[in-house]
Amino acid sequence: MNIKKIKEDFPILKKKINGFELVYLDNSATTQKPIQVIEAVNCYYENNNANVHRGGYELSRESTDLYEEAHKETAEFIKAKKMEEIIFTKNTTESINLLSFSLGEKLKKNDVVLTTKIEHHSNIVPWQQLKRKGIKVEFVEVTKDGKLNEKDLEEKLSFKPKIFAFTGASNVLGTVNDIKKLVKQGKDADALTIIDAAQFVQHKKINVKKLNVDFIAFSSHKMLGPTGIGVLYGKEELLEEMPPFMTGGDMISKVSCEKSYWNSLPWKFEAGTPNIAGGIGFRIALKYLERIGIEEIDKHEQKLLNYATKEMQEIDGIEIFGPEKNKLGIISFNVKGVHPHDVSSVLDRKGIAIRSGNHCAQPLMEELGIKGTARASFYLYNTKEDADKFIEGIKEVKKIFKVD
Ligand code: C6P
Repeated sequence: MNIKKIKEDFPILKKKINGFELVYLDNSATTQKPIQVIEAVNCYYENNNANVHRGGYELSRESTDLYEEAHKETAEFIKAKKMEEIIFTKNTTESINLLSFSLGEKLKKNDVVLTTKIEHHSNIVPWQQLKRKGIKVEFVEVTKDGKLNEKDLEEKLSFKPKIFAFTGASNVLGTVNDIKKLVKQGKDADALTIIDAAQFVQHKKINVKKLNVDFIAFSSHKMLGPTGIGVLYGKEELLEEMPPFMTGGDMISKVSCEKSYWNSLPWKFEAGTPNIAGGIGFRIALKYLERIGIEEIDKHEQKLLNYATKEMQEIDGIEIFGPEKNKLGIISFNVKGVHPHDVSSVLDRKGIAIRSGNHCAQPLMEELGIKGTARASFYLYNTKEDADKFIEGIKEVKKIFKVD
């Protein structure tokens, strides 16, 4: 992997922030975009822009073909059976809302949905909405170092949940879950299995067919693609049975004043004019990731993670949260006596972007007994120099706040 060359593909990384070269370490929130993706979106608007699935004219056919190609590329990326199983949404949040609405239609009072305490709010709040129907939402406990509590998981699965929805990896701690094992455990309990893959697919290879998972959700913007485009993968036979989430134009085959009939998959779940340019840009982002190789990217992140973690452990008064092994290139930490927002403000003065706060995971924060953390997250364009600047920045925080 030639990082120097990769870095050149990202125009924003040349930007100066407060007089310093940008060091972007908030990749779990969103990633930067390579020039290839930016140009693909521009090129679409300059050359192919028309609405999809509508016009009997050349430009609309071009637009439709490009948009459908994006579904095909996504299917290949996650090894789905066919593009009919790929629904484009706005983001992971919308994908999970779709599931909670459409699967929720079939649930009955006292049915159980099982999720975990390590989840992002996106995989908690949509399920809580089903409480209006009398559905129970249960949570698998986490251990002190941020892993799922296996004993508790077994016990909660014995409640025979109808749905088991869990994250592939924690956005706060970087904990990578054993998705193969979790899917199998869910299946053995006769639950539908859902993976929130928003922090997974850009770092770890996934093969949904082999995994036999029922649904996964993820976002383009966390994997070099545009914002406003997300994915819901679902097994064809399940999607066929589910009622649509949003209704209106494009998702129907026939409408009369009395009744409407649904379009075929995946369009049944894509109501209205979709984010065509976003989908087209996303396809190029996937191609970019495939060219570099997800495994190579993961190896690179692991090197940075190990290096930065070691350096941080040398500094007194730093608490790092999460497991020691099996984690993404995410370091969630606190500097003793300094608020996480102050840590990120000091780093920002040097052009270093990290996130601070509860990271949309308040139940996890409660379990850890903290209000928030500072979080640095690496991706393919980050370098050892970035890690060094980040470490220097933390030392500076300690000096400014006079903490030992
Ligand atoms: N986490 C973070 O800084 P959306 O916003 O819908 O694209 O993704 C939501 C989401 C769902 N699941 C997980 C595991 C996530 O990490 C996220 C987004 C960002 O950690 C923004 S809060």
